[in-house]
Amino acid sequence: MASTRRATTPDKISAPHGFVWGVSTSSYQIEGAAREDGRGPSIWDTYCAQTGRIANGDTGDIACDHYHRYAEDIGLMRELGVNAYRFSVAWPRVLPQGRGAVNESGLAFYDRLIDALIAAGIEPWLCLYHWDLPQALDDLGGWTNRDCAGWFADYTALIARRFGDRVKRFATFNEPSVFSLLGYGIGGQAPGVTDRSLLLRTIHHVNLAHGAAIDVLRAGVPEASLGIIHNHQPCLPASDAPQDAAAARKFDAYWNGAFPDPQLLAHYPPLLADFIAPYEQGGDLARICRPIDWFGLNHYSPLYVQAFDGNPLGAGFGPVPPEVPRTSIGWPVQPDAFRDTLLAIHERYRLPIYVLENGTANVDEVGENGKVIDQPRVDFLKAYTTAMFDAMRAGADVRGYFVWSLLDNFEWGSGYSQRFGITYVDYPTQRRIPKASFHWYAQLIKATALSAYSGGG
Ligand code: GCO
Repeated sequence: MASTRRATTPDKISAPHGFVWGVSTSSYQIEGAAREDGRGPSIWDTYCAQTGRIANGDTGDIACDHYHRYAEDIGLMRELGVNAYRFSVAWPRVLPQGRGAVNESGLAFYDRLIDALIAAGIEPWLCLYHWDLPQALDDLGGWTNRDCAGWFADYTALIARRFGDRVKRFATFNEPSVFSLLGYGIGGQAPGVTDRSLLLRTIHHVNLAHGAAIDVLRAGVPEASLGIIHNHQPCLPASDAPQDAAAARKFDAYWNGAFPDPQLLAHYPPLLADFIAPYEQGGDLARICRPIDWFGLNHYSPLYVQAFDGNPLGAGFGPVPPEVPRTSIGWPVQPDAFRDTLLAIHERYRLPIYVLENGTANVDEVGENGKVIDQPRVDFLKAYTTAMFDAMRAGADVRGYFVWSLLDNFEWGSGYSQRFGITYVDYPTQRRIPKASFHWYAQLIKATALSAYSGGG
C-alpha cells in the first residue's frame, strides 16, 4: 500500500538572486524513437540488444516517448516553475554515422524542443554527450581512437551553428569518469569493454575532445557559458583493511580526478599520470586545459570502495555499512557528504558550481486515489537541498540546482526497474503523474525568496 503520509512543505529559505532551479534528463533515457526519422544506432542500442546486459531486457527504443511528447513534458516544467532544463542531444540522431551526412529531421526535433522551451520561459541547457556514442564511430574504435576527439569537435561545430543563436549554456560531457570507467574499464555500461589500455586511451581522448569542443564553442558562440558535468563522490574505504584504503585512493584518482584535474589544473592525478603518459602527445595538456565558466556537479552519495583484483583497476564498489540508510537502488543516503563535496570542489577548482543532478530512486506506486506519495524522495530532496544551503553558507559558490529527473526513465543497466523521476511514468500508457516530490519541489521553488542571500560566497 503506497504511503499515505502527506509530503512536508519546504521551510521558507532564501537563495542568491538569480539562483537557477531546473530539472535534468538525457536523450537515450527519455526520447525513444530510436529508429525514427533517420536516427542512427548508438552504442547503447547495441548494448541493450546483447542478452543479459539490461534488467528485464529493457531498451531505450520507446523510453518516455519524449521525442513525441516533449510539449507535454515542457508543460510539466512550467507547472514546476523551473527556469532551466538540462537535456542532451543524441549525436546519432543528428549525425547518424557520427560524422558526414547530417540528418535534418534530427536537428529539426531539437529546434522544436529548444523553441518550445524558450517560448515557455525555460532556459535550455544543452549537454553534447550523455553516453550515446554513434555505433558507426565505435566501429572505428570510438573513444579509444584519438581521432574521436576530432569527430566530437566536428559534431560540436554542427550543434553550435544550428542552435547557438538560441542556446547559451553548453556542457561538453556528462560524467566522463562514469562512462569511461564503466564502459571501458570495470564493466556495466556500453560498449561493455574491460581493458586497462583501452580505458587509459579513452580517458585521455575524452579529455582531448572536451578541450577541442570548448575551443569550437568559444569560436562559434562567443557569448555562451560553458562547462562540463562531473559525477563526484567521496571514495571511502569499505573496511579498515590497508588494501581497501589504498583501493579507495586509487579509485578516487580515476573516479573524481581523471577529468577535472587535467581540464582545470593542467595535470593528471599523480596515481594516474604515469599510466596515461604513453598515450599523450606534446601539447596535449594545453589542448585539454581550456578555461570554462562553471563546474557541473552530479552527486547522489559517497562510494564505499574495496580492493578487488577482478578488474583492471584493482578496486571496485564495496558494501555500504549496514547502519547507513540506503535507497531502492542501494545507494547510501548521506547528505553531509554532499555538503562536503560542494565545499571540496569549491576549494579545489574555484569555479561557480551548478548541481546538475541530485535525486533518488524509490519504489513508487500509484495509490488507490491515483496519487504517487513518494515520501522517501521528498525527505531526500529536503535533506540534500538543506545540505546544499549549508555548504553555501560555508562559502561554496553554488548557483543552481537541477533535480534528476523530471521523469522516471531508462536507468541504464537497471532498465525501467528503478524510478528516479519526480513525475511517475506509466510506461504502457505513457501517462505522466506528478508525484508528491513534484509538488514539493514546485513549492520549494516558489518558497525561495529571490532576496540577497545572507551567507556564502
Ligand atoms: C548518472 C547519469 C544519469 C543517471 C542518474 C541516476 O549520473 O549515472 O547522469 O543518467 O540516470 O544519475 O543513476
